[in-house]
Amino acid sequence: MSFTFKDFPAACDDLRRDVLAGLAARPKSIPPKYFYDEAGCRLFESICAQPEYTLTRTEEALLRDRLGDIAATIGPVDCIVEPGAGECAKVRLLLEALRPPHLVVLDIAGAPLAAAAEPLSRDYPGLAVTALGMDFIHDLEAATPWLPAGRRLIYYPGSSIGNFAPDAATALLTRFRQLAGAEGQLLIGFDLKKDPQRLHAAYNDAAGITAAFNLNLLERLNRELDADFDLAHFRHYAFYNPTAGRIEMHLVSLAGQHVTVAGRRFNFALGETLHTEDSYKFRRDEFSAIATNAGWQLAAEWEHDGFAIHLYRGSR
Ligand code: AVI
Repeated sequence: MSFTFKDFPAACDDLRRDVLAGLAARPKSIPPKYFYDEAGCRLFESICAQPEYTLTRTEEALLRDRLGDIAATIGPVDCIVEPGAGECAKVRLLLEALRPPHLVVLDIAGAPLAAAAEPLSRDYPGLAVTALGMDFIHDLEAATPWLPAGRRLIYYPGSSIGNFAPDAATALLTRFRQLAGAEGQLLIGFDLKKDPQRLHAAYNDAAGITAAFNLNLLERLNRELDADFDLAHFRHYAFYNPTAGRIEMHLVSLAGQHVTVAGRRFNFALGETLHTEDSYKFRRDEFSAIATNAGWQLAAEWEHDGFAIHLYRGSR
């Protein structure tokens, strides 16, 4: 039916600002949202196909197997909103089961989002699709004018919520609550705590794809911020930290070295880390406590092989 695309102003200054601030901090860090340039998106797709990284396949199998029950519990919706929709592949199952009249997808990478979202308006007759190229972590509220009134379902799959520290996760879910409106619901997928060796293997795949994904961040900075990282002098290092309940991803300097980024010089000591990502894993009660603090009430839950999908409704 109809397709609308709106690209919000490019965020290249944000990349420069965030990277320079992160390299000046102790420990050095860079927000994981910057993994996802074109090559990073392709590498992430490939991670999802690795035998050790079962998260994506398990979630899809769970959604597919329980779709009838999930759709019946959700009930009729007027609009599905998917922040961070990327390839717009996951939402198809929900579109088939719920047949909403509107879909609004948001992603920081506007052009690939538009290319992925446009076919949906042809594949699902009667569906109006709106694609918003925006950094929803900053600008979520700017999406509000684009949402039709009525029963909104926020769909946030893939354990993307695990890439936020607990306070930031609560803040994001609170903003989802506001975006969803009075009759809003949230369908969210997250990775459960499990055997740490299995978690470790998922972020250290034998084919080295996660390592390439991590190192691609430096390649992006070389290209987009005129940096001179020597990739051979940094090592992908990921491990499960059971005290914090998270996978930590780092790029560890293999030598004492200087790097220039956007005209500024930074020193890396031998063994110093650049922290690139946290991926939190939850017990079901830990997660529902976060969502409850954000104004949501657990309505239903489904689990399979270390992965959970929760449905929440507004509690206030
Ligand atoms: C997108 N996100 C949920 C992935 C995760 O598992 O935290 C990103 C990822 N990083 C390394 N492998 C996958």
